[in-house]
Amino acid sequence: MKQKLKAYAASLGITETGVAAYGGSTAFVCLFPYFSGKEEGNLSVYAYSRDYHIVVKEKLGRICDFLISECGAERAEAFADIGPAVDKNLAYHAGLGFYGKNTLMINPRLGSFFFIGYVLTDLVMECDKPLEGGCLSCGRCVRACPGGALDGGFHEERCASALTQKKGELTEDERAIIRRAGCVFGCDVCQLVCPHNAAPPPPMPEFLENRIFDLRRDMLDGLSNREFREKFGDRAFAWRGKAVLMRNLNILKK
Ligand code: B12
Ligand code: SF4
Ligand code: SF4
Repeated sequence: MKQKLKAYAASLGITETGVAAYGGSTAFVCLFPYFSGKEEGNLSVYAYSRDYHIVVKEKLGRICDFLISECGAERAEAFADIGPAVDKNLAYHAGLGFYGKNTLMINPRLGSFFFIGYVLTDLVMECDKPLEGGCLSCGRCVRACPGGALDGGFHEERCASALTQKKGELTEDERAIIRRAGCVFGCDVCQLVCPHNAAPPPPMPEFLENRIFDLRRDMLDGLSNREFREKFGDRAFAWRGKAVLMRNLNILKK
């Protein structure tokens, strides 16, 4: 049954899949590569295309249907980012990668530019085993991080990705970290420098569609919150709202 499910996922373009146990259920874990090239602009690569939560959920929805109609499962529920499990931990246990010093999950074939999604089901399948080994430990991510966030563990309060999503006033130190990272939403630095990402595979085709690389003030100016939601509601960068993006644009301008 596991091979049948993996073959179906592969037919949807999802080649990296694995199985782990999760809280009395079986987790079918899938990786979704998204690297479509680093372009000029102030958005990080994971925010270029339509919100990955939507794309991943659509694909996993088809796996849920297949589990129920073709595999005899009674229950199948899809999760992308927002779910009961710690995604990286689940992917690790499903044999899909190892932890990098940049804290991200690295897959031997995909590198780290992928999203993790999973389906929880009652269908019992043999679990995969965690991969042996780890990242190359070259330390490039630690040295390149614009906030020093990877020095001796992970310090979220110094991570530009976290700061671009933090609401309210930021300190001058926090603003300087965002300026060094150069993005109004997210940060790519610790992945771009990583040798495991030297030759990322093509992304899922959905991540090549309708991309925005650069968010400009004139794209947001004058929009009510409702208009902002209508225009950008299907974008990952929109989830913290317009005010946070405007603040970040101001920070990068200085
Ligand atoms: C909160 C969060 C953030 C926060 C904090 C990130 C962090 N490093 O802790 C912020 C906003 C900073 C962030 C940023 C980013 N994020 Co984020 N984030 C999450 C989220 C929603 C929860 C993670 C979390 O805090 N879990 C709770 C803690 C306790 O778990 P944890 O950090 O994974 O550690 C646990 C285990 O993994 C395990 N563990 C940790 N290390 C090791 C090592 C070994 C050897 C072992 C055995 C176990 C182990 O033990 C820990 C305790 O249980 C997940 C999605 C999810 N629901 O899981 C995405 C997620 C981790 N993010 C993701 C992405 C893409 C990013 C960004 C790249 C986006 C961007 N371009 O800006 C950056 C990368 C920053 C970075 N260097 O980590 C992806 C990562 C994909 C991947 N390849 O790993 C995820 C999985 C979302 C998804 N579903 O695809 N993120
Ligand atoms: S996402 Fe950017 S700021 Fe955060 S740890 Fe990686 S390099 Fe550092
Ligand atoms: S840059 Fe080097 S140390 Fe950092 S995650 Fe990649 S291989 Fe590991």
